[in-house]
Amino acid sequence: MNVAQNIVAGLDRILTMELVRVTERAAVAAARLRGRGDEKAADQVAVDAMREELNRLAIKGTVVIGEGERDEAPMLYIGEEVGTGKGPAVDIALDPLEGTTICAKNLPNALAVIAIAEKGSLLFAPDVYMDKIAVGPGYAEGVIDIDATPAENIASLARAKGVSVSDITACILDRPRHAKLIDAVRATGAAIRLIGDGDVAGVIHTTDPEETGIDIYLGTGGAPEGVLAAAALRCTGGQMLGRLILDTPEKVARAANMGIADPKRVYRAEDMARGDVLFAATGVTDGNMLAGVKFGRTYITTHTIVLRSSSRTVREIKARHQDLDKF
Ligand code: VTB
Repeated sequence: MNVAQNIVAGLDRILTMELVRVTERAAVAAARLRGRGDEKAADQVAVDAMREELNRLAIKGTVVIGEGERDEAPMLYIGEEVGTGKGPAVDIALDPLEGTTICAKNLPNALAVIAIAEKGSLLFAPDVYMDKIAVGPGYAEGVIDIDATPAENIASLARAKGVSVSDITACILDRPRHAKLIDAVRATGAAIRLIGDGDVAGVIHTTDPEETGIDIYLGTGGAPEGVLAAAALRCTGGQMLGRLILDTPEKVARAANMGIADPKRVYRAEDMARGDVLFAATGVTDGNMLAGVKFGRTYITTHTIVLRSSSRTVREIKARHQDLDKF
């Protein structure tokens, strides 16, 4: 067998490592503005830094999930071409600072995030809400059902895990719209971790309950964040279901313009992020899986997770950056 036969088909695996630099750079930029109460400024520096680093990559990239529509986001807008233009054509989903409020308040789990897939493989999702449910790897297909009640899903998961319902912890965004969901989950006896923002991290946390203490993610959050989380789950294993909330004719029309024919479709992770997918996230603030950026006197430390779906490799990269000028 020659070396070429050993290499899994899909995206060039060199890109996996290249992605680390992109999220590291954005995370360091955002981390300098941690705890300053200025969400916009933290987001802006993260966007600038990510864009600069992304444009060094040998790809012909199109931003599919980005900072917003072209007229509302001057940089990394949906449809923007990034990379050197010399390389494979890829779709890119990114969030240079997922959890701008978390960063501004210096609370846990703010991340710099990116996912790359072959052209046409990432769901082109409008910026609307998405109903989401996710669990980690190791469960039979169908353990969760987006149309079942929260009590049914939690009971099903507890059975599959072989624990009682009171041993399950659900992660939910702390929003008034989730009042009923929160009551329903609490009524089962399960625990809830309420998060202020950052549901990409919330979904990813289900993939390692022993480390994070979270078994299941429930509730509605941004659809773009849903696609990013699905990309990560494709690499780590686990199940995620999402349904866009298209509750006005205007949203249905906007989605239709983006190619979404069935407004009620339930997407699995593998429908939102198809084929070979690469994913990287660097911690901005300290979190349950990733440490935040640390500024030392002579070096900066970053902690990144980088994933590839075709090989299912999960790499954690702790980097010590001694050339401070590069940031
Ligand atoms: C979530 C969360 C994000 O948006 O997707 C949320 O993960 C959903 O929107 O960090 P609401 O804030 O309107 O509930 C964020 O909070 C911000 O992008």
